[in-house]
Parts: sequence; C-alpha cells; structure tokens
Amino acid sequence: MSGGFHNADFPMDDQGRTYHLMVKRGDVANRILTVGDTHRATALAKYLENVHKVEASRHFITYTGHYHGTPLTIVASLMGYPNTDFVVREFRAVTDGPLYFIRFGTCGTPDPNLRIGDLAVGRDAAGIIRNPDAFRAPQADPRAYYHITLPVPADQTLYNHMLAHLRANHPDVVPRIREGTALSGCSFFSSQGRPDSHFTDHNESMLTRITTEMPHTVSIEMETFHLYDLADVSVGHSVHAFGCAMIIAERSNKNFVTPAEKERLVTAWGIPLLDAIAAIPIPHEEEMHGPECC
Ligand code: R1P
Repeated sequence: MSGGFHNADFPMDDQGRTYHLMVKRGDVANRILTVGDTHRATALAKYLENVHKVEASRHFITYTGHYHGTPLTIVASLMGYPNTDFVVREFRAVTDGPLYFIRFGTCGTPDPNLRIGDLAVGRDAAGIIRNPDAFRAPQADPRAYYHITLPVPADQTLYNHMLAHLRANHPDVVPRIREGTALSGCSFFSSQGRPDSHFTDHNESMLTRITTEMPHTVSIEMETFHLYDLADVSVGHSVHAFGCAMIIAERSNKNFVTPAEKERLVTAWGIPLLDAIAAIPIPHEEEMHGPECC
C-alpha cells in the first residue's frame, strides 16, 4: 500500500511508483507488448522467464521478464484512448532510452475480403471521434457527428522490422497478415457504427463512410491511433509504435469469433509477435542500462 502521492501534474509515490499503473524504475523493459485484455496478457506472460508482476488497483497488469533472454514487458493496457495514454506516459516516466510499443489487440474489419483469424496490421492509423457539439446543433452534414482524423503513419523502421521478422521466421502466418489503415473509435459502439436502439447515435452510415473515405481500412478497434499519435509527438521521437490486431469480427456480415478460436489466435499470433519484439535492435542497449537491467 502506498503512503501517498506527490505532484498533481504527474502523481508518484515515495517509492517512485506511478499513480495508475503503479510501476517504478526497473518494472518496465524497453520492448513492450501491449494487449487490451488481462487474460491475453497472462496467457502470453507464461512465455516469459523470471517474471515480475505489478498489478494496479485499476486492473492494469504489467509483467516484465525475459523472453529467450531478452528483457520484455507484457502489459494489460485495458481499453480505449485514456488507458493507452496512461500506459505510454507512465511507462515513459520510469524508463530511459527508446521505448518500443507493440500493440496486439482484437478488432473488427469492415473489409468483406478479410476473415476472422487474419492479423490486421496498421501501416497507419486514424481516429474516429464522436463530436458532441454536433448532437446539439442543427446539422445538414451527417458526417459532422463523427470526425475522422488524418492518418498517422506507423514508425517506419519498427514497422519494417516487425514485418521482415515475421516473413523470415514465421512464413506460415504471413498469408494471413493484412496491411492497411487501423481505425480507432473513441467508443466500441457509436463511433464504430454499431446500432443501439437506446441512443440517438447518428451512426447508421458509418461503415459505408469508412469503406468509401478510408478504403484501405483493415481494422476498427480503439487504441492504435492514439498509440501512433503519442509516438509521433514524443519528444525526440523516443516512443516507437507498431499496432496489429487479430480480426475477431467481420462487420460486413456480422460474424463473430468463437471463444475457442479466439484463445487459439492469442498464441498463434502472440508467439510470432513476441519473437519479433525480442529481436528489435536497440542501439547502445548495454550502455543504456548496464548488465543488471530488468
Ligand atoms: C473492445 O472490445 C476492445 O477490444 C479491442 C478494442 O480495441 C477494445 O479495446 O482490443 P483489445 O482486445 O486489445 O482490448
């Protein structure tokens, strides 16, 4: 139990732990796999050795250990933009050197050619943000209810590394990798175009709008855009981001993954991704931390 937090701008306790994730220096490695679900994080953390677990009262769970000898963190980052923000900023505050965030999420796809089980990889990412003001003003343009941001590209070097590593070491999964735009809604429901008879969402045309305005969209989920956005504005570009998500929903025909298939996909994609993350080259890594790191 913490004795209290200091500094309202960036609260930390006497032991240097952050307010939301409860991580301190030494708790986080520079290579990070971020997943939305605690079960996914726990399932993949089984592949780490010498694991150190930090569980925060808000249910963020941070596992740090070694993956085939390489320090690596797996975090259950929960859902949406605010939780992504907590993870990236609080991890950044307790680490040195470049940080590499690989998001491995779940998503729906608007593309009728993509299938449950494919891995949608975000070459770039854009946000779909509900505009509350539009709901209180007379509107002629139905697009005013939701703003689709400009796309932010993935970190090119990291992107190339991840794809090259998967292609070279896991050729069996390569045919199911689908590259394109990752769209991140501010909600699971309204901004992703899911009908809800209990609310006036003005989102009936959202999927059509996406396929028309953003025809290269491979995924709709809730975090990748914010991850890319934050990486892009990180001082000195010290934060690097790559986002991918296993497709669990075919939005064009309403198919949804079975629990057994979802569980299978966690390791079918998770292991190749862990392999690729562990192989991310970090310049001057030894000098950065010394041999005692993590
Ligand atoms: C919604 O069900 C959640 O699942 C997707 C969305 O982005 C959102 O976080 O990703 P995760 O499975 O990684 O949480």
